[in-house]
Amino acid sequence: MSNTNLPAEVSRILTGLGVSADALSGGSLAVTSPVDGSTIAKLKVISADDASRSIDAGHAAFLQWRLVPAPKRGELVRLLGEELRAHKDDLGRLVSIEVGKITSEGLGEVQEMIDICDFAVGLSRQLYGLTIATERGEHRMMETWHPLGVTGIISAFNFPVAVWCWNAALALVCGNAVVWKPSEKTPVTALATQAIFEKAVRRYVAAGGVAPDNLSTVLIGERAIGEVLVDHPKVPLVSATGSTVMGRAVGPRLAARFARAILELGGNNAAIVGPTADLDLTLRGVAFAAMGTAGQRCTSLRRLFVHDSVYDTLVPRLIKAYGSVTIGNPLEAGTLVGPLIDARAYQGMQKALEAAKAAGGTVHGGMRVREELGDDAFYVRPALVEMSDQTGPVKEETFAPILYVMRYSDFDTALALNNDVPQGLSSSIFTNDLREAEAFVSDRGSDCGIANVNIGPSGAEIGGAFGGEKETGGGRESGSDAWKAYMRRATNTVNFGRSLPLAQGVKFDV
Ligand code: UN1
Repeated sequence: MSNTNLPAEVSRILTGLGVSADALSGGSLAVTSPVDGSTIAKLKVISADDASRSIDAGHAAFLQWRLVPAPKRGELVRLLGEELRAHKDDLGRLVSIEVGKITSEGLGEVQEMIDICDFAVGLSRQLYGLTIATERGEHRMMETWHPLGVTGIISAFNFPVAVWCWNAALALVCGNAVVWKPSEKTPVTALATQAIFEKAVRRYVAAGGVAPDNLSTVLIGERAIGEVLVDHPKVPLVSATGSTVMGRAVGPRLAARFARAILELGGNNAAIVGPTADLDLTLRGVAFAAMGTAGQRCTSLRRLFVHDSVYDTLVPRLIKAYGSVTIGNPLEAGTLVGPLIDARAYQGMQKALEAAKAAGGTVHGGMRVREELGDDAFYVRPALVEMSDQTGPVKEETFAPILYVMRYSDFDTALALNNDVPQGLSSSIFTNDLREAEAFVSDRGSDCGIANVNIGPSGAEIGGAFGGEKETGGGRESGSDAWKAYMRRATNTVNFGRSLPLAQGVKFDV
């Protein structure tokens, strides 16, 4: 067992943020830490009726918030960023405890929150529309962007707080209220984040800012509560992160009521290693992307296509790295690979490895290790599986550290294999050949939402739009112009003359 008393530490952090100790016990939702399997909280769950009422209250908040000028809305998000800076260590630690991320990744997740707050503050003065040439004299045509309504956020366990912030920071500067259904595996970090948000609101109001109550709400509960959010008529946009199975349930329900969806679903991310690749750099890039976060990022590297000419140099080095990477308590310095989230993840991993063996794969690693850390703590040695073809489990996303490695001899074949899976989130190529690099990011190249050169597929910065194609769901969050999905666009034509010319030369003189 770990020496740390995790429940006590969780309670210290939460109460330090102003969450009452009562909120952490006596409820029916038991939350465990994958670090040692201990129960860290028992949270009360909200009823469907109360969830619905909370969403109504969020809508009432939206009606007020949309009237606050966008740069002043940005000021609240600026303060949120400041509060996150002040509480980075505590929140990062809590992420590590609740998800099992190593400390630098727990802190890195909070850094992503801070970064998107900074981005959103700048954006609050840049919600630009176009002025459009009109075919009529003494008319002006323009595009204006307006607040949309309550933004529903459904987040997954693996980025339990950053996903909220990518959505919430944009939604708030865009003039929306947010209602958040966190993963039932990681609701404690959601309570902490909400407490940090409330601190920012108090500072904002103390400085004279206008912020309605219920601008941000957390709904603690299971799937049924997520369904309330998805079906509520006062939620015009739901941003949902999770499995493709979840997306298949959420997407059609939103479509049925013509609500918008930002879906960020499964990935099955590949990298191609060309004959000219810098193999030292490739080794490090592959190791982080495939083993980092114990393979539990939606951007984790899962498929590796290695050119014949470098396979026998690179792959033995990779197998060695897989055999020696430090696995253990993610709270301890020096650990690189923490635990899987739960027993189910472990079973899913073993099932995929069995299927890979049945399909002729050679498996290196993949076994359970460090059992002394807890009966209900699932640590595994990351698995590298040499496959002759892209078949069976290689085409599926298994949320665990499994890297399928395949040989190729022809670039176009490798490119076709990169694209020949149902998912389309992230991808990369390691090469010093300009033609290969440019072809990979060109219109005949990778079909993913993210295509990188000489870095792995994971670890994206917030400045770019984040999301992917095909079964990944098509949504975009974070940077670039992703904000547009959180607003209502209007085209306005203003006649400042005294006549009424009709477009397209139509005559209608009554
Ligand atoms: C996820 O795993 O859901 O690009 C998101 C990355 C991170 C985000 C991952 N910035 O790996």
